[in-house]
Amino acid sequence: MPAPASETRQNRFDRVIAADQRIEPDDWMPEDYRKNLIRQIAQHAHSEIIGMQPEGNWLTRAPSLRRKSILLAKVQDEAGHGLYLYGAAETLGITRHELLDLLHTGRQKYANIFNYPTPTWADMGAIGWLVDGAAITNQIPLCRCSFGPYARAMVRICKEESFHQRQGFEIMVTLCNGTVEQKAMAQEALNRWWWPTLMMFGPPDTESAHSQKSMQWKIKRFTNDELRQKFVDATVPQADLIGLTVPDPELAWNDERGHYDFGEPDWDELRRVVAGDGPCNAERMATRKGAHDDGAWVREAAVAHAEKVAARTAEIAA
Ligand code: FAQ
Repeated sequence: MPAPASETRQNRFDRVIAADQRIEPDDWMPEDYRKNLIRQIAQHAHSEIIGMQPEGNWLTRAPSLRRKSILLAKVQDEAGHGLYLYGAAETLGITRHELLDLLHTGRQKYANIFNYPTPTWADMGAIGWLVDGAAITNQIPLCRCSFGPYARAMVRICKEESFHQRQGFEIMVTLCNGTVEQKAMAQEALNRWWWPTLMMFGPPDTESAHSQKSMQWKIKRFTNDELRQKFVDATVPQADLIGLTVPDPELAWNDERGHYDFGEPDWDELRRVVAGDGPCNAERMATRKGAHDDGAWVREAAVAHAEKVAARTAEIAA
């Protein structure tokens, strides 16, 4: 779409958003848009790398070599997602070092869901099925986000999350077709993960601080409640199929709405967990900071190598 000669920067930004085109890093953007994107992408990136921990817990105890190699690949994928997302955030003028510092000092957060423990193997199934299922529901619309680098990162991430969701569901199917104890373990995991997963979509729309602006800027394409509903509608028939019961006495198909009605998550619990008072918050942060400190020598070696290559290249050019 050709730009009128006298167009202001703000007008151009508004026109690109209205036309469903992409804002790229070199384009002018309102400061609030930039800050809001850094906030969301950073929280997303932090969630991916902290999200490696609950499943990392089972790498040494997976029930077979096949399960172990699949889980290892999945956890590595989550690290890769973190890297794409930190890369996308960096195009907005903040460094990875600053972003990690914000996480390590508690000034930026990560998804509530990774503050819950994984005591049984069925938790690996429940995370893949429910947590990755929720992540896909939330992230497919982000492939159409107005900020180019975030939208493009999401395309590959969604393909991988889709594979993760299926491997989690397959673990649940296997357990449900197994012994009475295995099926009970799958049901018990569903009972623990159901409500925290519904909270992943954020507070209800009436309390969501950022949704209105993010929808207007086409960063978010659906509200928190709309996405939660999509997830419930897609997941309940899957639970039915494998003979598991969703732990919600208010869950019922509503013919008139064409959707499931469901109970209200405990929003106080979400607030507490995000504020740092969940079952595993302290452990997750201690592990993350420990890994960062242990990796200092790798970062130093990479910088030394890059400086050496740059000096050699300059020498050759001179
Ligand atoms: N947990 O105004 P809203 C994954 C905060 S990746 C913690 O509604 P917004 C892959 C929110 O930040 C999972 N905090 O916020 C995987 C804000 O606080 P702030 C992560 C939450 O941004 C799978 C405040 O509450 N995915 O699972 C949560 O419009 C398996 C007010 O909320 C993404 O990050 C929460 N659940 O909507 C890895 C997707 N909800 O920032 C390993 C991208 C809200 O002002 C294994 N993000 N808050 O301090 C989004 O789509 C949005 O940011 C929402 C929240 C929908 C999460």
